[in-house]
This record gives sequence, structure tokens and C-alpha cells, in this order.
Amino acid sequence: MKPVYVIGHKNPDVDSIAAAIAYKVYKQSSAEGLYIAAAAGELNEESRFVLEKLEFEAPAIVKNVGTTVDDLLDMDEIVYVTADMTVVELSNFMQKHRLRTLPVLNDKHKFLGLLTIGDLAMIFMERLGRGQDVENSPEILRDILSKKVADIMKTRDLVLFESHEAAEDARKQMLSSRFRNYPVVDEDNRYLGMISRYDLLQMKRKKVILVDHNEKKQAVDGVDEAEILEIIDHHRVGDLQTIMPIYFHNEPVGSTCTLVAETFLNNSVYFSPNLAGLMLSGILSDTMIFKSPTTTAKDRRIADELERISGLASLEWGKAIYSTSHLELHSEEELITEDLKEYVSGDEIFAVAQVETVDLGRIRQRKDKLVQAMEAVCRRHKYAFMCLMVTDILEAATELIVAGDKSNLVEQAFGPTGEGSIYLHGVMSRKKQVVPVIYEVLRKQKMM
Ligand SMILES: [Mn+2]
Repeated sequence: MKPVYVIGHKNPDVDSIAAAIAYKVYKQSSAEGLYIAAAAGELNEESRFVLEKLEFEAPAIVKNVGTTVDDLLDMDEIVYVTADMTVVELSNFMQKHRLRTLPVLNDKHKFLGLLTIGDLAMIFMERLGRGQDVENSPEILRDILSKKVADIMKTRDLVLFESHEAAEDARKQMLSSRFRNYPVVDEDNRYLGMISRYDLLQMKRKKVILVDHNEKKQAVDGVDEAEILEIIDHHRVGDLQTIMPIYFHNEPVGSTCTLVAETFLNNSVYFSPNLAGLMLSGILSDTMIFKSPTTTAKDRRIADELERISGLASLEWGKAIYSTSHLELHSEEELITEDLKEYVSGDEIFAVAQVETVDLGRIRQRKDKLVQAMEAVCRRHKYAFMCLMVTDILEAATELIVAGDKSNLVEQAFGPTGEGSIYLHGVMSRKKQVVPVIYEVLRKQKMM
């Protein structure tokens, strides 16, 4: 059965990881099919801490959901022959299974070579076809029939594919060769099946459910080629397109985990105390322990319920999650790219990164180096400007560090920056208090 990947955004945060795992559990217990919780990148320290404490396995890291060769394969039973079979046995086998192409495998299912009915016929024709030595025919026949598969299988000039190759690359190779079937192997050369041109016509795209994002820029690579079945999110509506109508649940609440937990509760689907703790972690992380202005009454109500079920206390548990990220150990490059989001306005790209801390002074000391690193990132990615929000969760404030050629636009939005940064009281939310303000400035600038 083809799995459905439940996957969050790139640079995954706790909400994204927790929502993927929780929604996978929800789907698995309430719908048909096979669901896999996935992460679009390496997990951060907070997520690893939460998963370990609550005894969850880390989600599979899936960095591309583009169509690959294994998506073209049928999950039929594998039919094959072994190298020690005789030609007589082979002929009987081919007739019985009505097959024209067969893989030759060893006892560990490793691919050794290929046999086609055409190659087999060619052997007879080459030896008997001229009809000149009719009296020797019985011996020639006996000779052919006593040959082993190993003697006649084709091992050279084959076109075979690895399961993780892009389907598009395979398509090009298939169109420029003349074979009927193409064997597919895994990275250990184990045979998985055959594909043909016909399989290219059947679109068998990977299936995904997106949680905690709905913009292409934030989505796992290859999402264009995947079939999006559902989206559950709490961000602004972005630019992803679907072919079919889908279930799209977007609500302006503090975290995706709020929406997933609500779905469990509304539908009376059982979940374990640990899963309650996991979803609570997503809420606490995204709402900065309810201090962020993105926090809604629903987040608090659902969190209360999850507290009760999990037995965790929000404040202590939230602080424990926040104090696991030892930001002082992160390089400048890491600090500015770990939670970076790109935005587009016309033909300009800008980025806003964010780190949350309980010790703002420590990061302030590194401002000059951070600005340098940000300037380099701006040049590398052609950003008009970028901001790093260093958010003090206990003070409910943000030091906004700014870099890039057009950083004056940020000053227009938030006021003059002294030495590359500005302290903003009460500002904690990138999506609610920073990005919209910048967009507004960009919009006004375009009208002039
Ligand atoms: Mn979120």
C-alpha cells in the first residue's frame, strides 16, 4: 500500500513535528490507509527533547516528495528465475507465467541479469536458423537446451533504474531506448520489479498531508509533483495549488497542534497521555507559553484539556522545552538560518528569522557577528534585506536585528535602528507583528 506522508514545513519546529505525529495517529485510527509522520528536515533540539521525554520515535526525515521510480512500480509479487536453471526449465517457466521478460536473481534477490523471450529466440535462430546442417540439429538442440540461464542472460548494455531516481530522469532514458521493460533495483542492488513506458502514463504521485504550513516556499522539495490530500494550518494562506478539492483547515489560532487536538476531541478519538503532552508541547512552543499575541482563547482551552490528560504543567513544561536550546553553542550562521522564513513581494525576496531566548543579553553581545553573517546570507540568497528576531519570552519583547541593502525599509516599518538593531516591546510574533508590517511598507512604497 502506498503511504501518505503527514509532513510539516522545512526547518521544522516543535509544532510542526508534534502536529505531524499527532495527525498521523489521528488518521491511522480514524481512516483507511497507511500514514507516515515525516519531517522536511533535521529536528531541532527542542523537538528532540520533547520526543525523547514523551517517548516518541522521531518522524522519518523526507527531504523530497517528487515522483521517483519506485512510485511507478506495481506492488505485484516478484517473479524471477535463478542463474542455475536450464533453458528447458526456463522455457517452461516463461510459458507458464506468460512472461516475455524475466529478471535473474540470486537467493538474496540481488539482480544478476535479464532474460527476454527475444534473446532466447535469437539463440535458437542463430544456431538453427540457417538450416544448413539439418543432420546436426539434434545435437545443436541438445546443446542449447542444456545451457544454463547464467550462460544466456543479458548482463551488459542494460538500462536499469534505482528506486530513488527521479521519475522524470527515468522517463527521458526510457524514451531514448527501445526496451519493453526496465528492471528497478534498490541501493543494494535488490530487485524490486519492472517498469515500462506504460507505467509513465499512470500518474502515481506521492501523497501528502501538509501540517503547519501552506506555502510552497516552506514546503518539502518536490511538493509540486505530489498529491496534496489535506492541509491543516494556522498561517496566512499562501500559494500552493491542488488539482482536486481538498480538506483545507486553516484557522488563526496559536498553533497547529491546537487544531489537531481539537479534531481528536471533537470526534472522540482516543489519544494517549503522552500524545496529549506532545500536542501541548506544540502549543507551548508556538505561543511562547501563551505570551505571544497569536495566542487565542481556543489555544488556552485546548491546552487546559491537554494538561489534564497528560498530567504536565504548562509553565514548567514550557520552560523545560525552551531551556533545552543552548543558543550560546550555536554558530551565528545557525542562529540566523534555523528558523528562517522567506517572503516574496513583487520581485523582491526578504527573510525573517527568529530565535527565542530567556537570556537576551547573551545574544546581544554577538550582534556584530550576527549582522555580518546576515549580510552574507543576504548576498548569497539575493535577499533585499533580512531580519533576525531575538525574542525574549520572559520579557515579551524582541530585539530586531537587521541587515541587507534595503534594510532601510525595516526602519520605515519599525523606526530607526541603532547599530543594526531595534528593541521592540511587546513584539513576539513574526507572522502577526513583523511580517505584515513589512508588507505594508512594501505595498506603500510600490504605490509611490
Ligand atoms: Mn505552528
